[in-house]
Amino acid sequence: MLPRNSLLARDADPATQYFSSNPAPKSLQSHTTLAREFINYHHGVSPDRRLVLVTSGGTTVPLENQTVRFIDNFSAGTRGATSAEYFLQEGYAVIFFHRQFSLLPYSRHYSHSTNCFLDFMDEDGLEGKPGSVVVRKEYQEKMNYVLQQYHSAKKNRMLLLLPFTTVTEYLFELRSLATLMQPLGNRAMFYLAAAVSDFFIPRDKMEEHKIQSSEQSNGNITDQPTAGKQLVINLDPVPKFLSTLVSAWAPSGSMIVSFKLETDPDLLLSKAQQSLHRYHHDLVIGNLLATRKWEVVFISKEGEKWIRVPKARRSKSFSGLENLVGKIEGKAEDTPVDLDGG
Ligand code: 9Z3
Repeated sequence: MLPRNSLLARDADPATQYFSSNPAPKSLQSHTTLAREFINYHHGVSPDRRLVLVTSGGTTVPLENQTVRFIDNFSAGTRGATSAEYFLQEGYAVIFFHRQFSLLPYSRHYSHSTNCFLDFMDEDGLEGKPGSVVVRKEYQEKMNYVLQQYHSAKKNRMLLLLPFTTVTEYLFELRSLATLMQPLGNRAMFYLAAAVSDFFIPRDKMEEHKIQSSEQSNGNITDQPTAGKQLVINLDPVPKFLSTLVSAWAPSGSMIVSFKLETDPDLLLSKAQQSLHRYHHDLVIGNLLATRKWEVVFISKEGEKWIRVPKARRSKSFSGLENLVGKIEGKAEDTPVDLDGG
């Protein structure tokens, strides 16, 4: 006979089953405590205070429990980190739930590998003597602006940074954060820009130790060279968490914005529309991998709306399509604002 909890898990919906058959991440408790304090503070601070959960960056899929190897994806967290800045500018408190070491609001301007912070610095020592480190003249104005925004967000406790790495961490923490946001009702928003894996290896099918590339005999690795041992990986589908987020975890009246990423232009519209019809949330922002920095499509009950950076601005713009938040709020001009400017 099956133990009682596996009977329950078998009959439950895929999301419930997922949470009962995969262990909760170690960080869940401490992150929940931080998020509860942050949400309670902003819930009490003013009846107008709105709070957004921004998810950003890619989830990993570990191949071993003691993880040496994992499946990853391309997302650097540009969309999420940039949008978080615009939400802060609009007066939202922001929980920035991001892939560990991906781009962060404000520091993203100076931390990318093509934007190394050291290139913005100089030292003013004379005649070979060490002096003070200073920001180079040509970058002073912009850095001052970014620094002021960063200090203001910190001083006013407007930004909470919470990292995730694996898809399991992401799902457990998303459930917990959404549930904690319940008291906020229609002052809560979800902006799901993270690139979340559709497949994973359940805990009970995962190798404990590093997968070996050579044959083992009696627990020891043989010294015989092996002729190309194949590694076949079997992945299970990740449950459609957006459905459960909309129907159960998120407060009723909250606004839910999801992103749909495709690579095939012929699929983008239909997949984004399908997502909206299936989950009944507020907005799906569709984008293609190749053109995501200057072209997105908004799919909502009102229909379809393309937002494009004009062609003339595309070549010199690193991330031209920055102010999606203004578009959602209905405030941004038609030409998106580009804080990077190059
Ligand atoms: C997105 O589509 C984001 O816009 C990007 C941003 C990941 C393309 P970067 O971080 O890229 O700026 O480099 N996110 C996709 C979100 C996602 O995985 N959506 C699921 C799906 O497409 C549904 S929630 O099935």
